[in-house]
Amino acid sequence: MGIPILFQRFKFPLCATILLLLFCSVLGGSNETDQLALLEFKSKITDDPFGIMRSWNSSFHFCQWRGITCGKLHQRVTILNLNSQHLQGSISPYLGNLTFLLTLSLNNNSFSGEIPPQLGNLQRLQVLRLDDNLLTGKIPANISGCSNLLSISLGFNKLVGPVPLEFRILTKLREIVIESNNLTGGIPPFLGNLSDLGILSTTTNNLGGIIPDSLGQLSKLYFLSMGINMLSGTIPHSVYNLSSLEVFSVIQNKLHGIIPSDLGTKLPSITVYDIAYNRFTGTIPTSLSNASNLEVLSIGYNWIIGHLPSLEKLHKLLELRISNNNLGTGQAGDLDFWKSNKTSLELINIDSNKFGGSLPISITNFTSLSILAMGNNKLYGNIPAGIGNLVNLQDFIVADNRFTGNIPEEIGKLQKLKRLVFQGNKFTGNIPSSLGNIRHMIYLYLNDNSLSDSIPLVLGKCQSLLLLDLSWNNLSGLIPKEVMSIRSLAIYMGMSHNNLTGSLPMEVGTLNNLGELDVSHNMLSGEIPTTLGSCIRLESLQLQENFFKGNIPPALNFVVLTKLNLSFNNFEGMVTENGVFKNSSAVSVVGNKKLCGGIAELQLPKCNFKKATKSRRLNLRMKLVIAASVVVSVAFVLFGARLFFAKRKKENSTSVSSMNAVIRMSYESILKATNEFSSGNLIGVGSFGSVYEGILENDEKIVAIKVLNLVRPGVYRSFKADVKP
Ligand SMILES: *[C@@H]1O[C@H](CO)[C@@H](O)[C@H](O)[C@H]1NC(C)=O
Ligand SMILES: *[C@@H]1O[C@H](CO)[C@@H](O)[C@H](O)[C@H]1NC(C)=O
Ligand SMILES: *[C@@H]1O[C@H](CO)[C@@H](O)[C@H](O)[C@H]1NC(C)=O
Ligand SMILES: *[C@@H]1O[C@H](CO)[C@@H](O)[C@H](O)[C@H]1NC(C)=O
Ligand SMILES: *[C@@H]1O[C@H](CO)[C@@H](O)[C@H](O)[C@H]1NC(C)=O
Ligand SMILES: *[C@@H]1O[C@H](CO)[C@@H](O)[C@H](O)[C@H]1NC(C)=O
Ligand SMILES: *[C@@H]1O[C@H](CO)[C@@H](O)[C@H](O)[C@H]1NC(C)=O
Ligand SMILES: *[C@@H]1O[C@H](CO)[C@@H](O)[C@H](O)[C@H]1NC(C)=O
Ligand SMILES: *[C@@H]1O[C@H](CO)[C@@H](O)[C@H](O)[C@H]1NC(C)=O
Ligand SMILES: *[C@@H]1O[C@H](CO)[C@@H](O)[C@H](O)[C@H]1NC(C)=O
Ligand SMILES: *[C@@H]1O[C@H](CO)[C@@H](O)[C@H](O)[C@H]1NC(C)=O
Ligand SMILES: *[C@H]1O[C@@H](CO)[C@H](O)[C@@H](O)[C@@H]1NC(C)=O
Repeated sequence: MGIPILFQRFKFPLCATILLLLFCSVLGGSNETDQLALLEFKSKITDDPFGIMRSWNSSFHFCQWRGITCGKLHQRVTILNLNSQHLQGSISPYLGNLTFLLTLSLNNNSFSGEIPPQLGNLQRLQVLRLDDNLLTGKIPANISGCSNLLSISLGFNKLVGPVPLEFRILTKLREIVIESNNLTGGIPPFLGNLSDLGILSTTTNNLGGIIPDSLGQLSKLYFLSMGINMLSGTIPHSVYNLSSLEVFSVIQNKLHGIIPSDLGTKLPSITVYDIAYNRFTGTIPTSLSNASNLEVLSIGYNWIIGHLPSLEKLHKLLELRISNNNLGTGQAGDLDFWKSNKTSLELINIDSNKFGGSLPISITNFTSLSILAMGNNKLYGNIPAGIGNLVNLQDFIVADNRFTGNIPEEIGKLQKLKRLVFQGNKFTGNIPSSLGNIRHMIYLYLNDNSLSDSIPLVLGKCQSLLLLDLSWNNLSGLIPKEVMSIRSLAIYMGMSHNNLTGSLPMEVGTLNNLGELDVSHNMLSGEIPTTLGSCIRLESLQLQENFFKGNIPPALNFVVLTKLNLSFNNFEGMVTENGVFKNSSAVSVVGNKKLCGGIAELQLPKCNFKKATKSRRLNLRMKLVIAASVVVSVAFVLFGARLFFAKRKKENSTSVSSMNAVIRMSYESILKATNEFSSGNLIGVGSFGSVYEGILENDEKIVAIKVLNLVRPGVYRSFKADVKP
């Protein structure tokens, strides 16, 4: 959650200040001191990509330098504002000599080092913004010398240590923003004495301790954010006395207790109430219905039970975040809170509760929703066709409920959908082909339902998908090649536990970003396409419990597989000892009766090469080494090779005369010659690659083809040795 820094709340009495400066000018050094201080500041800047400091030169008076404002009636610096300039370097202690400074804004740069304690000399300073830098060390206690300070922003740095106790004298402070550092030492109780404080943001530190009771004295406090701080104990009741409070967040601490029953009446101005990720118990008070300014209710990840009160009067409500509690009864009527015209809601997250009942038809009126998450409840019934009205929906999550019926075709109207999570229900019927209209979809989970019929090929139009899960349904028919060529798929494609038939489309080779492919437990048949070698990011491949046959394509050695399951198919031929096959715990090949070889742990029978003699003969007759190199995309590039000819007459002779002919041939003809690198043609596996026997199509010559594994160091030397005449 972003914490707005609301400076516009303050209006400085400028005229009064200027008059005051006139009278005081005798006291605070001179214009020369200011110039020196600025030059010293400049000298500590080590990088200035926008060249902003170039204007700080002697051709102009320092009052005209970029980022400098001087007082109108004297030539002294009153504002130094160089925010968002990508400046690097340290903050010069000389800045402490700019005695007339009112505002120092160096926020959103890359200043490093410590905050110079000399800044504490800036007695007139009202606004100190050093947020969003790389500052280290402690907050200097000397800053308490800036006795006119109204606003201090040190957030998003790397500060450590406590909020100095000395700050208790900064009684004019209206704003303290120290979020996103690594501060410790608790939330100091003296803050309760800074009676003008309107904003206190300590989010994302390591403060620890309890929320001091004294904060309840801050009658002007309207923004109080103390999330992610290891706070424990309860929220003091005094805090609920802060009738001006608009934003209250204690997200992600270790707080406990209940939400007070009079919340809605005690905090009439509350717009953001965020106690998520704590240990709160009890119920949501019905008085909440009276908190008519509420925009965000965030109480997720607690132990809250009971009903959600009516939202009828919460006309401004935008976000309802109540996930991961124990809300609801599991019975019909649990979603009655919905029967309102709160159609401005943009986010509803009721995930992981005990809500029962069916979706109220009124949901179709909530056209502003962009996130609707209802997963892991006890909801049942149909998804109404009118859901197509929710045209702003980006996340639609109903996972792990008991929804039945068809997924309405109207879902295709939800053009902005990015995540559709329908897994773990009892949806029947087919996968609506209208899903193909949703071009921006990134995650599509339809797994664990009872969807039937074939996979619509228009799903292939969802070319933004990173993940597609259709597993555990009753899908039948072929896997459409259009779906097997959704190039964007990077995380997972799951179709396991269906009744899919036919072969694995060769288009699988287009999935060269995919990490995990699971088509196990189907009725798929045929050979594995060699194009699978193009899936170079594939880490897990599950083909088990199908009717695949043929050899294991050697291309599988060149992908980064760490998990491969081929079990219970009809694979045959030799299992290599390379790549994933080196590790028995990563590979499963059981239930393939015709496989042989491999490492001992796979417990396959030894290969019985009938072709051994033939390969010896090969050596005598001719030797052709064609070195094919496998580049990442498994484009086998043929470099050419030297051809040695044995005279046919001298069949048994070892003397061979060479003929330096270089054969160029296409990858396709090599594929044909080697039976698609079938393991039946494999005649040897060496450290640099595998050697295949092949018969060239045109002239029926027997050749040996070596496939080099380019990942191996020294492979290029091996290649050169092979092709030497
Ligand atoms: C400083 O002030 C003196 C006297 O007012 C003036 O003569 C001089 O030019 C000023 N110098 C700068 C750098 O402003
Ligand atoms: C001095 O600054 C001005 C802008 O204030 C700039 O135009 C000029 O080029 C600068 N001179 C040098 C020598 O950098
Ligand atoms: C920070 O500075 C960068 C670079 O000038 C700018 O693009 C960005 O919007 C700034 N961010 C904030 C929060 O001001
Ligand atoms: C810090 O404050 C103390 C006491 O107010 C003072 O003695 C000391 O000089 C100050 N240090 C700096 C660097 O301004
Ligand atoms: C914060 O400080 C604690 C010790 O006080 C240290 O263990 C932790 O790593 C620090 N965290 C960060 C993000 O620097
Ligand atoms: C707050 O101010 C009162 C009155 O000045 C004082 O008695 C009390 O000790 C202060 N509390 C803290 C925590 O500083
Ligand atoms: C809340 O405020 C009322 C009136 O200002 C006061 O009487 C009461 O003591 C306060 N309650 C707490 C717990 O601070
Ligand atoms: C809501 O406010 C009205 C009027 O202020 C009051 O009568 C009613 O009791 C309040 N409802 C709840 C539930 O606190
Ligand atoms: C919502 O319903 C209330 C009464 O229940 C009505 O006063 C209000 O005008 C309605 N708002 C809209 C936007 O229809
Ligand atoms: C949807 O809103 C319209 C207009 O406010 C209303 O007439 C209609 O009854 C609502 N439909 C449902 C199902 O709540
Ligand atoms: C799978 O499909 C085949 C052929 O279409 C059919 O005979 C068989 O009953 C189906 N099995 C299941 C479990 O649906
Ligand atoms: C003010 O800054 C200090 C450093 O913090 C210097 O040591 C002083 O010399 C300087 N004073 C003047 C008058 O420039």
